[in-house]
Amino acid sequence: MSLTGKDKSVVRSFWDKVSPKSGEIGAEALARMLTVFPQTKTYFSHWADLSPDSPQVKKHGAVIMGAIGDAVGKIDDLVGGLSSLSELHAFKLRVDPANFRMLSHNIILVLAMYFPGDFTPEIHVSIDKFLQNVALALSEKYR
Ligand code: HNI
Repeated sequence: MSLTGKDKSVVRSFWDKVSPKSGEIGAEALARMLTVFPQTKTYFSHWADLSPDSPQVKKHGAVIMGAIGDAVGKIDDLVGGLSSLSELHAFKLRVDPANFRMLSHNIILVLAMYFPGDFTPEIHVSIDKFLQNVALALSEKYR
């Protein structure tokens, strides 16, 4: 489902609001993914601590959200913009792309928790489409 011009402008302006809290939101989303979908922990088994308070989880959550913020800047060409990240997840990290949905779900949830007043159905649908397109772009190199 491709992003309309309206979706893109909704995502850009919501992200302006979100980005100062991006690190914290990413940490919470990653920690929740690991708790709610424990099968995702297998990819991070080289880390000493996978609890929500783990410094590695917090730090990596911030890295992931930073990459999503970058993707907002590349919203007109997500497949091209995310190709090296797709290659990394496909061939080096070997992350099953089904897991991208698990993370997206938690990101949406945490965005709604942090911005309950702003998270209208209209914003929800555009952010959801954006995250689906990010997941699709990250899955591109698997074929
Ligand atoms: Ni992901 C590393 C971005 C989903 C498992 N991941 C990264 C890095 C970025 C990143 C950026 C750091 C790359 C580097 O070091 O050059 N990951 C993203 C984004 C999404 C995503 C934008 C989805 C929206 N990653 C996932 C999912 C899993 C995942 C769903 C597994 C369930 N990622 C990893 C692992 C690493 C990783 C594992 C390496 C971590 C480490 O430091 O050892």
